[in-house]
Amino acid sequence: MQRTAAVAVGSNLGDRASTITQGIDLLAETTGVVLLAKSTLYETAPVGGPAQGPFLNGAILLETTLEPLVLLRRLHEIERAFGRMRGDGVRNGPRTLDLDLLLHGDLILQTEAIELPHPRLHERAFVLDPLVEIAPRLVHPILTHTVRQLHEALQPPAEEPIS
Ligand code: PH2
Ligand code: MG
Ligand code: MG
Repeated sequence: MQRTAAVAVGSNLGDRASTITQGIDLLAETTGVVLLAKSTLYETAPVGGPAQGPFLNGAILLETTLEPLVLLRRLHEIERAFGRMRGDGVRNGPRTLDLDLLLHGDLILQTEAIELPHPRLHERAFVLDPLVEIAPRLVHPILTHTVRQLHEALQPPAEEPIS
């Protein structure tokens, strides 16, 4: 079964752009994964977690025959290859490489091991800004809105005079 998957990429430690590029290259070399599109990288202020440096964030689109858990394990393996420690860090703390599986076709999964779509995808500008560049028509299977609609819903309302 072949599906289109979207992955968010982020880094706020070390040589951020180089780590992200190398991580994407490793993923693209994975058997069962074809890289379809890569967004530009955005410098973003950290959201949540402890005080930490700015992130570079981007998104990529894949065609994959890997089932979600297999792809997720591969993402974690690549994170570890760049020195990312899991399980002993501060939640939402700084990281050399973060690869988050956002969407995997129209699959909806809610287990201990994996949640699809990613539960916070629709509320994060640092995810939707790059994702809308490469996949505006992708549909969120729970919210049944396109990425473009989710992105538009994020924009703050226009300011209006109060009197
Ligand atoms: N990732 C987080 C928490 N906060 N903020 C930004 N700007 N970019 C991220 O990738 C990010 C974050 C948890 O993974
Ligand atoms: Mg993340
Ligand atoms: Mg992550």
